[in-house]
Amino acid sequence: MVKGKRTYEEQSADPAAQAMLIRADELGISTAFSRADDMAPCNIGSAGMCCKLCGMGPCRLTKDGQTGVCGATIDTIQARNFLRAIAAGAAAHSDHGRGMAVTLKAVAKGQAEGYYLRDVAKLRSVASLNNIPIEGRSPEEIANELADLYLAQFGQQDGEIAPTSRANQKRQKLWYDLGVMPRGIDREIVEALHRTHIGDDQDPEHILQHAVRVAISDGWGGSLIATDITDILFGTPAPLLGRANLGVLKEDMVNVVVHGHEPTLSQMIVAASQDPEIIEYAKKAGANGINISGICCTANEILMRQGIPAAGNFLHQELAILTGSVEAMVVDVQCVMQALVSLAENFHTHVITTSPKVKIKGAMHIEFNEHKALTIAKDILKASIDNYKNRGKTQIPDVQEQLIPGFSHEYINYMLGGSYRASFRPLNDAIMSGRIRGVAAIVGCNNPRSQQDYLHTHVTKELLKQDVLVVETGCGAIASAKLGLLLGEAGLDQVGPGLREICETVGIPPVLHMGSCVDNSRILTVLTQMADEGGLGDDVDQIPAVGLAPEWMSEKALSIGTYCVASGAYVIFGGSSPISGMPDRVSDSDVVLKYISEGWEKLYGGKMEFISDTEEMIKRTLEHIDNKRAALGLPEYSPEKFGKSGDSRMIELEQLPWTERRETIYGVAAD
Ligand code: BF8
Repeated sequence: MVKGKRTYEEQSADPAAQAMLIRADELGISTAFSRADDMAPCNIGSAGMCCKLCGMGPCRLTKDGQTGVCGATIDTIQARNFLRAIAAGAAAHSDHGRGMAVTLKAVAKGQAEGYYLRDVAKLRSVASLNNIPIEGRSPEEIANELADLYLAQFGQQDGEIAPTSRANQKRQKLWYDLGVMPRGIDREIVEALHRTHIGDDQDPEHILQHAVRVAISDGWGGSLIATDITDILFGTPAPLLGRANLGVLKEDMVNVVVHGHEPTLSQMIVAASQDPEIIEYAKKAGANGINISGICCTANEILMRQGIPAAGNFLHQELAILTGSVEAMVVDVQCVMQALVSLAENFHTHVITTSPKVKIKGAMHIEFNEHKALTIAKDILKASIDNYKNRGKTQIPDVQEQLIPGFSHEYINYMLGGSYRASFRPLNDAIMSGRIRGVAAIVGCNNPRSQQDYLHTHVTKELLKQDVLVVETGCGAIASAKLGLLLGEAGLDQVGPGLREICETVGIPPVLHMGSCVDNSRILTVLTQMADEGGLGDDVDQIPAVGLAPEWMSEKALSIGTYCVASGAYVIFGGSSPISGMPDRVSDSDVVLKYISEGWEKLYGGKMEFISDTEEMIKRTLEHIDNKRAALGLPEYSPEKFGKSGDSRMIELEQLPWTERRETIYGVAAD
């Protein structure tokens, strides 16, 4: 073992990952885990104090008061770096949304092979929200107009982007008043690059104001558009049974792992894998069929709609190939490691790139487009099947967990009130009574610099004990899935008494899987509808809720965090801070850190903090929830008042003789 290398248990909390890390070492293969151990992060860049925006630098600032060649201060450099990261994150999400709108347009015109408008009810409801007439019109006509409207949001120059009308009125007015209402999605991202060019915007607070505008154009623009259209084309998720972890790979089948983000590709691969011609082709190759599984957000997209198993989250992409059982890893965009290609050379796996935007040297490229989607998906599967004969020795960890994903905001609304009384009222009431202390959204990535999945699952488990209802998306959701926290009954004995009563009454797991990273837009919708429902203030910033990204690593996570703050939420990032600045700086001079916390809180009611200590993260989450409860005049959290109803209590009572049971339940003394 290399000096300074972490143990396998320190690298990942997941036993399947640990087994594969042992195999990697035995085979002498590096992974993101070992590379993270071998390469310390640059301490100047990671603190946000390196400026490489022009050819006079890069300027590496190492002392308080020092400036770059142009005179830029640490604060300006940090703010610029932060804005650029947020713009890249917003661009990734929003370009995904644009791709979905282009596909919707092609489907409406009958030019997209294999796709159709699966959820016409959602199409009609989204069209109505956007004032598109629906009566007497065909779904295709409505979809065509909706696609045009959504596509126009990207190039729009003035006014406000249409989906922001779904934020509540008070919040929309605030965004106008503060000058952060996005005018057009592309416009804000382009302006971010312009403002951060040498010799442009130099006031850190002014730069960060634009960061907010860019981020809103992601959460209330590109991401929301992506979620809407994905539901329309592939169905609005509802709970179903799924499985997660490397144990979902099969010894006797052709394993195709889809990895990346855009569901246009993965959904079509799933559809093609069920084609009798393809199944027959696989059987002729000596396999028992084709086994599709997912990695990263693509996994979430097909897991919550079709129950296709998730092979894992971000740090599982290399580990899946290390099993030796993957015929093809089919990737599109975002979070795809370049290391996959050299890793795959040790096995028989084809890494197949499919997006016109993403090629990796050494990978097979089969370009995907929505006009010939089914044909291309079949070609990809045939190439994977042809590779089955080249499979060598395999080692698939026998580790997997079941889960119930699919909690779209529409389903949460329905499950709380039923078909005729769909409403967030019961959720608000449960928070107001104190049965549910508050809500936490735990989202975001894996980061090989921390123990894989530990921060996600530790924070989740601790908050559940404190009666905090948890909603999750992205790789965080898969982390909890692998631990068995996304099952109805599982772990309810570890959940606080009030939350347990609610879970048992409604029949939900204590952690709700709400989808992929673009589906953080669903969380915005839930929070807005909770505020509109009444009893928890009149805007999101008054709700006892916190957003956490304990293992974040991507620029998209920074954009998500910023639009959640702009929407009124307290957001905590774990791990390291990209704007930590000088280690010995006097706190008053940390302009950027202070501004995104105290400054943003004064403006938006939400704030952003980077907290590396896990226990501190949990403590501040609970403090924030309790402070918000107090500000609303809600009863203080007191768990001993609850837990006297629900399934487990009934099972306990059923053990008692009838007279005692009657006395306990009705307070009627025995005769
Ligand atoms: O968009 S959580 S590692 S997969 S960035 Fe990437 Fe992070 Fe995973 Fe999905 Ni989101």
